[in-house]
Amino acid sequence: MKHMGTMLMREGPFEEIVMGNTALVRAMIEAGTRVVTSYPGSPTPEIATAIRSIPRGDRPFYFEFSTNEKVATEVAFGAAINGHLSTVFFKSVGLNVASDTFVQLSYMNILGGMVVVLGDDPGANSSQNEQDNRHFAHMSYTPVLEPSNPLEVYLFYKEAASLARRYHMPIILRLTTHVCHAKEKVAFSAFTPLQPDDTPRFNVVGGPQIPLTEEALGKKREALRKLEEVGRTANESNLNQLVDNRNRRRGIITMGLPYLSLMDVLEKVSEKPDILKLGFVHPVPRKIVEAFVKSHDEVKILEELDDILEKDVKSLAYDAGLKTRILGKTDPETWIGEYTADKVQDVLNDTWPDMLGARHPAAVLPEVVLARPPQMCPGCGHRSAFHAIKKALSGQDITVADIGCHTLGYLPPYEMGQVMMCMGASPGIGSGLSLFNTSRKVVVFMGDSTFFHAGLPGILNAVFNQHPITLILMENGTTAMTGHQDHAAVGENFNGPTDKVPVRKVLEGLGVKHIYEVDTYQQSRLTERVETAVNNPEFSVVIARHPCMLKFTREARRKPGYQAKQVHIDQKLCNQTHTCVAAFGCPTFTRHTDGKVTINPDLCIGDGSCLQTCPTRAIEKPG
Ligand SMILES: Cc1ncc(C[n+]2csc(CCOP(=O)(O)OP(=O)(O)O)c2C)c(N)n1
Repeated sequence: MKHMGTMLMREGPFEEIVMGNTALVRAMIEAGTRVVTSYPGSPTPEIATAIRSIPRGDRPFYFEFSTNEKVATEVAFGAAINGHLSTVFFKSVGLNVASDTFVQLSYMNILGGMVVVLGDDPGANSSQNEQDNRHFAHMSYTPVLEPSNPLEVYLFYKEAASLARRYHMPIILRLTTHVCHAKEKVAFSAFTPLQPDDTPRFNVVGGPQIPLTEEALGKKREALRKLEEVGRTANESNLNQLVDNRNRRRGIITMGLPYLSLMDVLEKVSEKPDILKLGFVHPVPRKIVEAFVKSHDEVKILEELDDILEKDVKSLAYDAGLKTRILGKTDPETWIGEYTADKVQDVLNDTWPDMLGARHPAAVLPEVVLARPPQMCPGCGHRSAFHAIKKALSGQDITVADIGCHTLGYLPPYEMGQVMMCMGASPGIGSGLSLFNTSRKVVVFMGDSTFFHAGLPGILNAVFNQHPITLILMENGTTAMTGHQDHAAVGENFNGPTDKVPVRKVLEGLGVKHIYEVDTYQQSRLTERVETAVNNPEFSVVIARHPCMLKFTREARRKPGYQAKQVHIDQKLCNQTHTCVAAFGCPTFTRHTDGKVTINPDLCIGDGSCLQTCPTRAIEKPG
């Protein structure tokens, strides 16, 4: 880690094998970015990991994890209108949360320039949907640059920063999961640390930035003008590349990961189509695209997710009166999933069946590799919570999940969480479910990071509108799902210690009258508290607390004298009821074909939360 930080701050040029997310941080340093903000979400958290690897005193920019993506965008915007180049990054659905602020950015005169780095997630590898944020770019008149590998992440960020500065506007750098996580050798340039200029530059010259009524229309005009200027720049940019295979019959317009997959697929093809790889994907470089379309009989648009480029190219070709056949998306499957080489091969076979020759069989995993469902870690406090809460509820009760590690409670053996949408949605959904529903209790779950991120309005609404639901706040002291980032109740932020914002006091401040607090390892107590809470006719909250044990054990392991502990099974006492495996479900327990249960020493952390689950007390304390 320290090595990474030293490498990123090197002043001379160097080459290194890095992830897209790491290359981005070097680009920020070289570009002179002063303020960077974020809220964690895959595929972007490793950007913060790379930033953290630079010792705080050496970091050439300020970084913070804000409480959510909207606030992160506002902090970056505020810094940028004070003249500092800023960047905000977050995952695909983060833009939904940030959108109320984000859609205004292009209307504003952003003095220092602002780069919005989006981690889109084709394939929904770690997201609840597969949204294509190019739609937001169109809607908000914001240009988009899209790299396809770590080298391009580095180069494209620097270009985005330069455009943002030149035109005082937001520029989107659209990454996707593959691009963030791919690794390759990148040649970085030298960078000269500049003496930072901290003169406050925010002023109201040129009019206050208040987009209201007439003002809003003028600002929209200005946004459209800047977009057009960037479009002209796009036509001259070497971020767009032409691969001339001297094939005037067939051409392909593509970008990002589909381009890399295409190059793989075409390796053994004799009649290769010409390829136009776009770096500027919004606005499309009209002159270049028009010339490419015009010079081919057929042009295939190869793009992941939605048909956005296809629509752009078709409308442009129509306006220019071109006769070229433009081939876009066909069946719904072409809208779904990552454009890996297998996928691109299938898409091209459907487009031009004669081009690829024999279809290569898609890579099939051997049957011995079993699918592994996601699961909670050994010792996870959420497991103890679900085990205990299940005992307090009847099969008729309704449970609403939220987003985080605790979402996994929907899986067997707990099966708690029958509906889920997005961060912080559970109290609102639960409130709706409770209407005209007197016979079934509604219990909703939420994590502590989500509580601060988007949970508060739904909770306040339940108080204000008197919805008789129970919220179980799964407080594990971290943002576990995305890699243990701090949040307001932790007592630490990215840059050092802070005051803890106590969850209970926040709840009291919101007007919640019935609050119960339990450590989730005290399972019978938790069962009892949940029974009381759900029988309360008013809105109630159970704070089900236990530190994230993955984080806890990782930290404990680093301490001198740490000794790993494990529980044991007294085989004489075990009568093979299998509660530990079938109802508690800790992955540490292995049930053998003869019914015997043993402990997997590679997994057990010796937390002992399982002891109370065994009806014959066969699980022994870690020794
Ligand atoms: C709008 C949005 N931003 C970020 C994410 C990524 N993400 C998934 S769960 C989660 C928070 C998890 O923390 P917490 O609520 O404390 O639950 P835990 O994982 O600790 O159980 C985040 C940030 C997301 N899904 N949606």
